[in-house]
Amino acid sequence: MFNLILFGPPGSGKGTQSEKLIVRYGLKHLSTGDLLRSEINRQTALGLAAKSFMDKGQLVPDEVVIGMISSALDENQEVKGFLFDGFPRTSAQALALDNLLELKKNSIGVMLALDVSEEELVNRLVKRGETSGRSDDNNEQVIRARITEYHNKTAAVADYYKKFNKVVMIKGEGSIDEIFEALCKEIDNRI
Ligand code: B4P
Repeated sequence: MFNLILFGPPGSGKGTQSEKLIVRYGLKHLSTGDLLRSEINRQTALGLAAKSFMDKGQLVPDEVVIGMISSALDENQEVKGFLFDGFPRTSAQALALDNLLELKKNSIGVMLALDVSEEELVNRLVKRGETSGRSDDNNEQVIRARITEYHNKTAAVADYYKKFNKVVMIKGEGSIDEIFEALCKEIDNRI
């Protein structure tokens, strides 16, 4: 089994690249953002609780997302590997993920971290907000709050995986295809 984390700040292209990577490598895509938005659309209790955090640009509490990922791992026992997109986003989530994978005699193969300047992130998300209908994209203040959450809580997750020599930085600016090829090169070196 090959497990990959696609890492980076909001708007760095994790979702965009994940769609292409799962096609090429046949991995199971687990996006906590998509899972949370699906809960919101179905108006579940979890979704309603998550929405209040997401609308403010804040991270959803760890226990909620860890529970969602734990269920998703149990429901997908027979896959070739997982592509984690937008998870883990805190050190507690990283520790929980390692423990969950260890119980299944598995681990993370590599973390590919997309590097994009803050102004480019804001430009991309404001532009997406014009069409996405996502309430966390259509307000620049909320977008900047998400980037602050990233610096305060999420950036440290890369330091955690650096201790195990598992992090590779990838330039996240340029064409979508160029970035995709750079990601594939790193994956091909490891599988
Ligand atoms: P996510 O759904 O994970 O989304 P994201 O970080 O906003 O975007 P992503 O990096 O995937 O960017 P994308 O490819 O779409 O998170 C949303 C919220 O959910 C969080 O703020 C948080 O509240 C909550 N949440 C999710 N996971 C959580 C967790 N683990 N713990 C707690 N809370 C959690 O790209 C963005 C835009 O850029 C798109 O419009 C795209 O077309 C464009 N783009 C992509 N690549 C480009 C390129 N190379 N050049 C130009 N534009 C590009």
